[in-house]
Amino acid sequence: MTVFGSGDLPPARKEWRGPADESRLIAAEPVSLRLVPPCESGGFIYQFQPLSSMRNPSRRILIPATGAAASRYRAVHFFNSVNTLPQLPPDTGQEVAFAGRSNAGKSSALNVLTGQRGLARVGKTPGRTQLLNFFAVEPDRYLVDLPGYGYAQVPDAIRRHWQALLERYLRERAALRGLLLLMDIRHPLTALDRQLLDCCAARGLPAHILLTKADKLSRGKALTALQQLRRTLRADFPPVSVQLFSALTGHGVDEAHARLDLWLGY
Ligand SMILES: Nc1nc2c(ncn2[C@@H]2O[C@H](COP(=O)(O)OP(=O)(O)OP(=O)(O)O)[C@@H](O)[C@H]2O)c(=O)[nH]1
Ligand SMILES: [Mg+2]
Repeated sequence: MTVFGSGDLPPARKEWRGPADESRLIAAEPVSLRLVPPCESGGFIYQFQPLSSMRNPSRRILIPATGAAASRYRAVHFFNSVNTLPQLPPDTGQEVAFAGRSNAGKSSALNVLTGQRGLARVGKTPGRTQLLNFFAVEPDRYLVDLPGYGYAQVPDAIRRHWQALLERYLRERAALRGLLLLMDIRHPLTALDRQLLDCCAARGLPAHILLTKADKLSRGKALTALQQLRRTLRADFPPVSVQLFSALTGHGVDEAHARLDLWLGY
């Protein structure tokens, strides 16, 4: 696999554990390269970033896993943005919505799952996603990036509008096959997350939690957080599943792809 351009790779040499015979890394500028754990599909995720981007995370580049799911989701493209119910695409297909608190990492997850850094808008300021953004995997199959909830700075009128839009979308949308609920691993299962899971339970909508920003904790602490949440879910929301996820390292991408495949009927 040829990754990129040519040049000086001191940090990459230390960390490069890919199949040297198949791989050639050429860089226009010095890069740091990291191999994220092998994927179930047999592919590898290489995290690869110019050293100049270390202080500027928005310039990070993730080369996603190979495999059927990875190439399927790499073809995802923007379809439309919806601010009122009549703008929704026809309710005939299959779709998965990405929900969660503002700043939980929904747009970042969408980008890493599709291997497209700039597909959904990521922001340092919460409240970045303000519409229901539809991304097409193929005609009639969508991933939907929802506005985040729980962000105090949003004016009341706008918040009420989103709430009403989201509630009706979640309650009535027949094409909606599952909800990916994203939670920052350091602040899991807030009152609003619980309300959303109640809403899923009320209509029998499957939900799967991505505990995002897992890279912010040590491996041991991340696993403890995962087990604790599993225990709580078993008691309060038994059908809901959960996994670790990091948009920064690509951790959990394969497991999340498998979930999308299941709900989208692949
Ligand atoms: N370290 C780390 N940072 C992350 C991760 N995912 C997201 N972020 C950062 O968290 C911030 C918010 O990410 P977004 O993807 O915009 O979050 P969002 O849930 O879409 O936010 P809204 O659109 O405001 O609801 C950005 O600064 C991201 O770079 C992750 O897995 N690890
Ligand atoms: Mg967003």
